[in-house]
Amino acid sequence: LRRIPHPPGRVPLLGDVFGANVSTPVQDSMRFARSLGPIFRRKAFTKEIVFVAGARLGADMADESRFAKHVGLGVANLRPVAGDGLFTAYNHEPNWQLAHDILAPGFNRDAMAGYHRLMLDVAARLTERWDERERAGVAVDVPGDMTKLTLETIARTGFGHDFGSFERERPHPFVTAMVGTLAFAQRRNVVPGALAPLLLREASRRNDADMAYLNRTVDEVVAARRAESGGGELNDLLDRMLEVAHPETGERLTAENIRRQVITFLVAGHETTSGALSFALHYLARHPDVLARAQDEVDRVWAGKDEPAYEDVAKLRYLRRVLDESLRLWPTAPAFAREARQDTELGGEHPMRRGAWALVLTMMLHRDPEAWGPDPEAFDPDRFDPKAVRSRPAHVFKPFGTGARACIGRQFALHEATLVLGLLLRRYDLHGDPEYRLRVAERLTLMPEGLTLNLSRRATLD
Ligand code: MNH
Repeated sequence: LRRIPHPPGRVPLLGDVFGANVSTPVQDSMRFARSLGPIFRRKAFTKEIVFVAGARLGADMADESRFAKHVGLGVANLRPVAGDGLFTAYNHEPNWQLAHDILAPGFNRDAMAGYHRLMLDVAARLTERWDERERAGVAVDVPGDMTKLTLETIARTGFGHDFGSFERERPHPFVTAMVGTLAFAQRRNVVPGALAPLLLREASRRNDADMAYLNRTVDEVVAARRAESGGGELNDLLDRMLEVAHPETGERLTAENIRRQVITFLVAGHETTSGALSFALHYLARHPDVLARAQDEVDRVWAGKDEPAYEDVAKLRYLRRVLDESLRLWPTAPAFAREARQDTELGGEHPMRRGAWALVLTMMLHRDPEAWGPDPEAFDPDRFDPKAVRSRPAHVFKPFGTGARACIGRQFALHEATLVLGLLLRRYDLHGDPEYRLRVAERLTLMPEGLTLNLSRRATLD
């Protein structure tokens, strides 16, 4: 550990807390990565964290035979909300494998094709709203509206529930409570455990109220489904949770675990996708050449279709690269932790004991010139054309994490985001505010702050 650099000016007891910004810990760590290199450590009070920012070391941590997911920091802080739900479960908890096996078929090709219709319906609610804005000549609130869209999408496809997000101006209280618990979990990282009761008393009380609201909401969603006669016909995630037994052991999820899974999917299933869509729209508005090329592709590939069919979405190859490139620069789940399964050496040079862990800074992994070339900060979707991808080392692009605990909703998110971007680009030209400078808000996830766009309907339609 001694060989791993840390910021200068470390103070006994306090550690490296000076110069740290508590509301943007990830962007703060990016700054340190730029001066300290591919691996470094930071200490807040008594807690010391090792950060991995280099592509070579990050790729080494993807070796599943030597490393596994570590449930720590922000993820561990969400345990009071999400318990042993898929995202926050410890590797050894039996409910992880059980829920994984029961729910994974909910993301296979057939299941995804079944969600497509509902995704189109939700997207139509968004374009209705954006048409009104366009006619009124007012800008749209991109992150706000993307959150309405993605919350409705996961709620309707997964749980047959309608939050009515588009029927209200302000965010749904579910979103406010969720953002509250995410921000609280993030703040708990930088406040030492012993001081938490003191420093976070008020915040902690608010967090209890937020958790109670989330629990109440999911209990209502589950109760409504149980009350329906028959059940099991919708074949969505909630039906799987309630009706499906493990194919080998015959085991079922308990009511308490189902509650945890519903919260997990409602939160994990929309917040990060909303950010990904928002960043992509920001970059599209900033890069007229990229926008024109993506619009060209949509016009060509979806020509003559009122609505794209399920198979038409994956055909938008260039638009998918735009999305990948946005997730490269701003992976909306910006870090993941990995622990050693046994004593090992990270990158052949840093000894790690069994159970020792480090935090992979995904966006720095994604900006290492060793893997991405001399200008890694530049937005360039051509980095994801197949030839460029083949010329890069493996395991240097990890917006969805890695290994057995990687994102179960990856295909869902990519299908939804590509579909929606395709529909929006076919319909509108995007005009960003030239004065806008990208500001990124952090609440475990990343979201562009204050991003608005002006729209104009494209002449090719109507
Ligand atoms: Mn998702 C795990 C990123 C969309 C449900 N997700 C992860 C991890 C990352 C991630 C990174 C791994 C975290 C870790 O190692 O600690 N997820 C994303 C991103 C998007 C996303 C960037 C959108 C873009 N995720 C979705 C969607 C759903 C979902 C959509 C559900 C419909 N994610 C999950 C679940 C897990 C997860 C559940 C936990 C999986 C497991 O541990 O088995």
